[in-house]
Amino acid sequence: MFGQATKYAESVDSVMLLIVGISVFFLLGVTAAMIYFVIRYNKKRNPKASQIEGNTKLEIAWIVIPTALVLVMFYYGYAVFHESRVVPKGAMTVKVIARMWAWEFDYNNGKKSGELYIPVNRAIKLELNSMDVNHSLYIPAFRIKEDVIYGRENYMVIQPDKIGTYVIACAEYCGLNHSHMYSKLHVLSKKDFEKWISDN
Ligand SMILES: [Cu+2]
Repeated sequence: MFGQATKYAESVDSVMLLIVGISVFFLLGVTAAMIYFVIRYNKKRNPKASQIEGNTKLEIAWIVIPTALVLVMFYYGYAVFHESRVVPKGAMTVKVIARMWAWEFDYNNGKKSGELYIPVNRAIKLELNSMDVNHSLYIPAFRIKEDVIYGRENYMVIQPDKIGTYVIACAEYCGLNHSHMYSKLHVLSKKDFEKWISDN
């Protein structure tokens, strides 16, 4: 239920892997260098410390390499984030109403539902509204989460490319029954969705 359900989820996981990969590489490198220095330059092996002068090449390297790595991580992170903030033309709009402690989905045709039904392969814009406190709409399998703020309309774009049922959770502590504030996302075929939406 939390597997990668969309191409977007795959991109998010790739960015995560890239950042974790770079971090692990440096964690291991720094730890190994530290252990080596502790052994190689302990008092027994190196009784008299010597003065080390500056090394311009080394200093340039430890400024340029980390800066480049941080920029690479920022670039991929931002590129994927940006994708989730652009509403594609022809996106279907569903109004989301959050309240303590349930979700409601309003389809602009009089139809309302406690669970979210959407057609596959179509961009969906979710307009996020809160009736009371701050909530957060979280769809783990889509790797997407957005705050639902009282008094302000926020939005979220989802692009389902696999039929299935996924978990929706509230990811912002919103009171006593916050931990029960779950719902479901049903991604249906175009035909099944049309049947569902016209069925009142
Ligand atoms: Cu909530």
